[in-house]
Amino acid sequence: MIGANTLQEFVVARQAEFAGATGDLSRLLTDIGTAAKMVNRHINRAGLSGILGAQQHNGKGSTNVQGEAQQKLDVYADDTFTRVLQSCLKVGGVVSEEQPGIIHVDHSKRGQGRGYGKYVVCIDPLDGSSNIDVNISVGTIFGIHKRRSPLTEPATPEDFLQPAKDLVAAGYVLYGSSTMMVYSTGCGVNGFTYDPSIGEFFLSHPDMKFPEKSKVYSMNDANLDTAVSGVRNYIESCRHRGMTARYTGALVADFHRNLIQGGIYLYPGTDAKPEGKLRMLYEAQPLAFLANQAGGSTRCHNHDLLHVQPTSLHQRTPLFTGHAAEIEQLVAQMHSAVEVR
Ligand code: AHM
Ligand code: MG
Repeated sequence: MIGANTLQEFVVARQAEFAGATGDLSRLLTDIGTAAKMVNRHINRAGLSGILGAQQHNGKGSTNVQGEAQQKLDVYADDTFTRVLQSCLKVGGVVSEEQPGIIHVDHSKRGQGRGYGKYVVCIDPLDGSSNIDVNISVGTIFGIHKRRSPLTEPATPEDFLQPAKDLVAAGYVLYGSSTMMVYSTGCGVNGFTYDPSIGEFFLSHPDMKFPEKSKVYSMNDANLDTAVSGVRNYIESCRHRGMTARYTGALVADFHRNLIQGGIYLYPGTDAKPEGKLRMLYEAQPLAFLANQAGGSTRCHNHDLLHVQPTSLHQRTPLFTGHAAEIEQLVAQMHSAVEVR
């Protein structure tokens, strides 16, 4: 891979490894990288440019499709990613955490070619946005499916409602102490760090794998008492094995740390929220795809999340993701808890 140092060079070099590749997916991935640079620039200026705080609508705090309060940067990131994706000829539709339905992309209406693109994108434009006002890491998460419906027609919900194992690519951007884009097209996971002085992402973390030894568990401790059976015992076992707790409240940041240092992320179903909090299409599925490529695995309750058939665009799911051996231990605790009951 000599010379393939920037995100764009790397994506194009990797494309040559797939027989019959057309370059369409490469174009889409580099467009996502471009949108990430725009959002990164805005986030870095947030404290100076009056864009912190809640989005207002008709004098009230604005909410998204989930009824959650929107920050100004949520709206900016959503506008930026959806605008860039809609101008990419390879995209036929987008589902965003911030918008209720499918955003259809008809390129013929713009005089930009024929009909609808062959990929659909599920995106959480700014994950962990409650961290923004306190200057802690946030992220973007995306998953890309190939459409199943005819390209002469608008994208259908079935184009988006595919199992994670059928994703053609997935990734995230972490806006942290440095900004990174991490993605996979199903041949390993690679991470790129943004150099703001040059304006490019450079390959910095080739072939990322969870370390064999897990050091960290990431879970909101406030949910421990009401979490689904087995989780409490599993966390106890983590403590006995000398693991430590780290939780930022931004899924991308917690997943990324665990991928580099070794660990497991848990957002279980609870008594109050049996389906957990996180969204299947644009949070759980892309991370499950990446975890699988990095030697990890992902569960939602009793199932391998990679194989779960989603049923609605904004559905929630419990999420347990990390090194495969840790997930096995968690599953064993969950099974024995069920037997005891
Ligand atoms: P968001 O998409 O509205 O930002 O919510 C998702 C975030 C995740 O990034 C994070 O892991 C989780 O919600 C934190 O939730 P909690 O505050 O309940 O622990
Ligand atoms: Mg989110």
